[in-house]
Amino acid sequence: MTIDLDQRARAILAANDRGGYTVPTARLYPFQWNWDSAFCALGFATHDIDRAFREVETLIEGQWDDGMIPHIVFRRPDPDYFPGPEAWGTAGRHPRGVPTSGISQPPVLASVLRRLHQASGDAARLRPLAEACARWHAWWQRARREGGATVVVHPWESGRDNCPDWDAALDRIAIDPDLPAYTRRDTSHIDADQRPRQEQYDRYMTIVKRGADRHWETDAFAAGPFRVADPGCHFILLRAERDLAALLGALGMDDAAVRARITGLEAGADALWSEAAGAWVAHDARSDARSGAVASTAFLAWWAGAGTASQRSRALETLRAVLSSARFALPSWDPRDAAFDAPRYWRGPIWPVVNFMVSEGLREAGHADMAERIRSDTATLIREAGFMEYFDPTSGRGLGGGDFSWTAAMWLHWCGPNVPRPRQANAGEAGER
Ligand code: 9WN
Repeated sequence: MTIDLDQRARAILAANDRGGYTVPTARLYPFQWNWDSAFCALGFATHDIDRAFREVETLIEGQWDDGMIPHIVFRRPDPDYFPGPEAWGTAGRHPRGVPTSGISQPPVLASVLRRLHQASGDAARLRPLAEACARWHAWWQRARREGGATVVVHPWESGRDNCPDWDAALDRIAIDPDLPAYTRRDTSHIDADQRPRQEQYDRYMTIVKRGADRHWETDAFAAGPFRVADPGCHFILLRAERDLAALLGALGMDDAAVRARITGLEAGADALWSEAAGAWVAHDARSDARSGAVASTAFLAWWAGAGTASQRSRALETLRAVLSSARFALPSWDPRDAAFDAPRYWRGPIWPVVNFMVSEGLREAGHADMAERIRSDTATLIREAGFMEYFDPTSGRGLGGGDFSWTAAMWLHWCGPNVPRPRQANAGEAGER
């Protein structure tokens, strides 16, 4: 049974392979997505290290001159997804004309590269990838920093599209009256109650149109209507900078700039802390309003090695309360909050890639029991509901797209029963990495 699921996971990655890059799932997402590809590489690395490298090499082919690695690389035309390259209007931005979107996605790539280095020791192949990451991280600092915290300029940039974290900032955006008529494709593949609502989609497209009208210039975005500090991207970036510094050191490359950025990100995490919520929450840089409730990405603080000892012990209590209010770990939004919506995408459902990072961070920090609860719940969900895109935390039902690449990758790399387990010790806080 177990062996069959390992085979099934490898077969999903193979079936979603479009020749050097992997689509997240057939039809619903027919292009190359940024953080999906990074996680897929971890899945491939368990059985085909060369293919793992290819995945991330093709991803960085999308990198712009300013260092940004876009959230989608549109490898070949496909009518199954909206918005495609025409709506993004990024022509002229990529140095070799590769069609891409105009925003980025959570920068998990350097953390993946460090694992590829541990798995292969292939310094020659890693050097250009590490350089690309260093340029990308410098772009995050230049283009996406506000009061020390990492901001996103579109909900899609956070990777957590319709999370309540973005509701207030989105509500303030007036839908552009000149928005061209469009047909959503997602709701023709998936039940509408598992996807973002239409009024949010119109605002997503209003931000895209604004970017396209301004040729995706960074400064134009700095003045844009949506600019929200995101604990998810902040913590993922901080961890990625630590992994990049370690990787550069191992490759004999200069890591001074990375170390300086790490200090800034460590300090910046404080801007996201909310005493009222007992965790790190999103913060609208335009209105100064803070999100009142907690998303699962708050608990990436351990993955990032962020926060003071007292913040972390308070956040641990918050995490315990979240875990005890859901049947399965870890809901993407706190079930105790009114905005919780069990089947609707990032407003409640469980996402295996977030579980992976949260659980690994907790394990590294010595919280073995919680780490294991999150890991074993993820394995149970996949075993019982299949390799789905996301899962209802109240019922365990599998939702969204099926045969999903990053779910398969997480099974192979992290939560499947045949993954070698590091020795677990419940040692309490193990301190900084
Ligand atoms: C927009 C591909 C992507 C993930 C995101 C997830 C979803 C896209 C969409 O799918 O976003 O980027 O159209 O809904 O929210 O995290 O990378 O799997």
